Amino acid sequence: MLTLHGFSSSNYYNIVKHCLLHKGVPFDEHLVYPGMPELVALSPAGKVPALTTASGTTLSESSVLIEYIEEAYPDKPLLPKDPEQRAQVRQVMKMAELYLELPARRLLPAVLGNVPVSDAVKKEVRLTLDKGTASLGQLARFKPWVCGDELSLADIYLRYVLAIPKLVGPSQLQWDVLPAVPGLAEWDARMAEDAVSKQVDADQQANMKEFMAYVGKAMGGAKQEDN
Ligand SMILES: N[C@@H](CCC(=O)N[C@@H](CS)C(=O)NCC(=O)O)C(=O)O
Repeated sequence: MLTLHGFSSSNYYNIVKHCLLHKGVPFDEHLVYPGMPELVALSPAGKVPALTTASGTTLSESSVLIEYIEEAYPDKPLLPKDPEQRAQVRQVMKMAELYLELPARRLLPAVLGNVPVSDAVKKEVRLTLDKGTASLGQLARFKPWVCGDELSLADIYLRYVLAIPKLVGPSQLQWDVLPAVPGLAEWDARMAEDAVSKQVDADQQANMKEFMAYVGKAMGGAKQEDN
């Protein structure tokens, strides 16, 4: 049996969880938050998620985990057979991570912990996000899925990557990611209708209060150490 390590409010955790649920691969969930020493033993960079395979190897980095799952559990494939089409799926995933998730993540402390962020940082983030939405506008087909008529890893990855720009955009940048790309809002609503998305979202909601309490405690501790 596989074990997925992390917590249900994590968008990266949910990418991997969605793939496992979509494919019907049985797995256990082990609740662990960033900053807990046991996480570093599982994930060298201390990041959520990590995955322990059926033979006991533990791996980390969400994109590595979903590629592993795709190769080890090929039923209900989430990558096309054609190498060029596979590369196109990976291209969307990479661009979504680099130009949408990671820049938006820089504004998370402002939203989660009220930590002030300078206008210069906001401007830099917004420029990168504009690159991300322009790239997605060029690459995404939404017919009806991101890369065409088959649901792929790009759909699952993009859904959870978008959680961060969706969260920080309105309050920090007075900007909304969904209308920035034609067809994105409709695709996002279509994804949300999926039974797996509903289960992942429900688990996320159920974990949110505990996660926020953990973040509050961790930040309070950090502030005390600063003093
Ligand atoms: N590149 C990593 C990023 C994972 C990541 O940033 N996870 C967050 C939770 S959503 C985390 O563990 N943050 C704690 C930290 O950065 O120390 C992946 O794709 O798995």
